[in-house]
Amino acid sequence: MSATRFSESVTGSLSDGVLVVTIDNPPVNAVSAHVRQGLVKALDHAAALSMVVGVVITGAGRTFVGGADIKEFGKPPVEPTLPAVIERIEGYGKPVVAAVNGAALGGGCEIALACHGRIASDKASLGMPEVKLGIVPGAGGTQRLPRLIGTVAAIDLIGSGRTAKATEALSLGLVDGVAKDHLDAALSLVHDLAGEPLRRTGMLEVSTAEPAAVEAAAKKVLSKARGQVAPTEAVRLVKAAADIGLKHGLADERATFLRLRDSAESAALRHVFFAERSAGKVDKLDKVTPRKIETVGIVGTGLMGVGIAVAALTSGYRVIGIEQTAEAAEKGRERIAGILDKSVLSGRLAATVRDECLTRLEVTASAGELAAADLVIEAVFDDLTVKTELFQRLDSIIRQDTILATNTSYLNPDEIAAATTHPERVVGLHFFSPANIMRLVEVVDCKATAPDVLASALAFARRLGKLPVVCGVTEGFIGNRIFSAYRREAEFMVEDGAAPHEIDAALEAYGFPMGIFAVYDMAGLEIAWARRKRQAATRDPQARYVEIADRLCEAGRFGRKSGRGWYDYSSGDRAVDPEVTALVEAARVAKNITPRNYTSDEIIARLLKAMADEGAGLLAEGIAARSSDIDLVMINGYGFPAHKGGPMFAAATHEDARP
Ligand code: 3H9
Repeated sequence: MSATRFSESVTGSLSDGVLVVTIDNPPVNAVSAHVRQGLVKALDHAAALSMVVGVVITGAGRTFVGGADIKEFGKPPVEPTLPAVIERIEGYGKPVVAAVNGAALGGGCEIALACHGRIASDKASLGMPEVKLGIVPGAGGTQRLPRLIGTVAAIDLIGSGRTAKATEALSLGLVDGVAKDHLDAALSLVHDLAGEPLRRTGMLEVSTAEPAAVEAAAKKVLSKARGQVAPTEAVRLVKAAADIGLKHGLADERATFLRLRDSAESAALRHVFFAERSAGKVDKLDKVTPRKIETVGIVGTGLMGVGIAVAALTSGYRVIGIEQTAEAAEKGRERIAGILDKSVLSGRLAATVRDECLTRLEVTASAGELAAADLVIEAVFDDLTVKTELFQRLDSIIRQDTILATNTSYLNPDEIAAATTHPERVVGLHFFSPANIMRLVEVVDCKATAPDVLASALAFARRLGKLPVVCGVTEGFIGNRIFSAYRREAEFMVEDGAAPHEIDAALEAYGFPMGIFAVYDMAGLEIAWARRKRQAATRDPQARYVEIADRLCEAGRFGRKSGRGWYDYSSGDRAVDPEVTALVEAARVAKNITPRNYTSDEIIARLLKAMADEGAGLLAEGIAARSSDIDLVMINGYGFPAHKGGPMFAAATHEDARP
């Protein structure tokens, strides 16, 4: 085998008369300019050699090709463009086969689509996640995929941005074969295709699809789009592939791609993409090795404890749940098994995996079992005395090297840690409910937390498939501090003249799944009321305080479960209630406030500014390491629309947000 270098990231070796072209552009083999240039040179080389019967394209490492190089977006274009490279592959005179060794995403999937055959390894996955970056595929994906797998399946894949594993790709017709030795299989396929008329994806007819099925697929995808442009455009382009020729389809796709690439939506989603990759990176942990965690103890099997247990079990950990009595332990075990059963029913978990998870689960009233745990997470009632007493008790049960994590939402974890003999092994793991579903975990770096304890907590959260964000100690951590500022500002605006339903409508139009007052009603108003009453004595009398929520509670309006809160639910739907309107008006009169009108834009601007100001405070206090961490917390824990980039990003780019 002789190796030829075509560019800094593309090499080729001859094998059995086939040029095997390898893309090696770490970390994810993105199609940077030198990859595109190398591919063209490789194709030129193989075309010039009569002894070469065809070409195999593959990727080095775990990825085939992770897509276009997102870091090149916004920079001046460098020839050749990806569509030009792809056109060259599709029109090539000799067979070109993709040996898909790992993830073939976006532009990577488009390269595979343009090849004359595709063989996937069993570790491969294929998809076009462009809509998650606020764009549509820009190198023929929307036009070639429906030609290969049909309009309905293409709408599902491109519109949702999800990836298909090798076996699904095979059943969809997206690949021609799955093989353990994908390179060997790809070489054979080249030989099979040599001398035969080549199947060029772009030349295929889109098979006729049932209009109702197309509409249903489009509706399903768009119902989750929440005001985003990219999924709508992606669906439009895929549908059009059946009606207009390849040339027009590609031109439309390219124009749409370029327009969306420069959109605010795409800038925001790219910000989120890179924010996720930098979250949880902590400079001081560079050379720190996390401790090994295999067995996780969870104290308390209420809603939170059970969710954490399910997440840990499905990620391969052994779990020891602790309850106060044998009956409570049995109930806890049933709840955990019940959630796993539901996942099996919905198709998210294989029955065999559930059974295997249950063999790793023990729920007991005997706290001594925690001696086997490498990490113990408390998920008991959020009360300082309860938690400190528990931690003191755990101190004498668990091993010296066991990590202790508190799941408190509002208490000071430093105070909980101070009650133990080894505060350096205490860390906060603030999960969001339901913990088996929600991705966000605030990892609280307490005053005394040892670096390897923090590193272990981060590694644990990552293995759960969560998005960990590191946070210092402050009341409510990052999320609840920003949320409080947001809530306070919304209530100020109600007092100043905006109706609760106007604020909710503005938020929902902006992309929140639910406005803040509707969220209150869903969560119930009484817990916050009780907290306000507790805090009344220590509240700064000079600080502005809105009493409307107190009046609602005094009138027995505790939200959805009592049928009335900020809204009325007696008809089943949420409706504006004249009684609340009157109550709000009375509150304004009592404070001599002349109400003014707010536009939706002003509402959003004021809320964004309140959140961003609080975020600036968190950064100044060193509670959050970077402003993009704050964005991720609000997107993944509080419903802030990802396509707006998070409150810090949005406030900086929203003109009216500045006073
Ligand atoms: C596209 O293709 C448009 C075309 O249709 C049209 C073009 C004309 N570019 O995620 P990881 C970096 S749009 C540049 O932790 P993993 C990432 O920032 C693209 N950089 O690895 C990180 O950097 P750092 C469509 C990229 O193993 C490092 O690689 N494609 C890109 O967990 C490791 O990333 C996508 O949307 C990129 N495309 O997962 C796929 N991708 O070390 C996006 C990653 O400095 N990528 N980086 O923090 C992914 O989904 C995952 O990275 C992947 C690997 C599954 C590939």
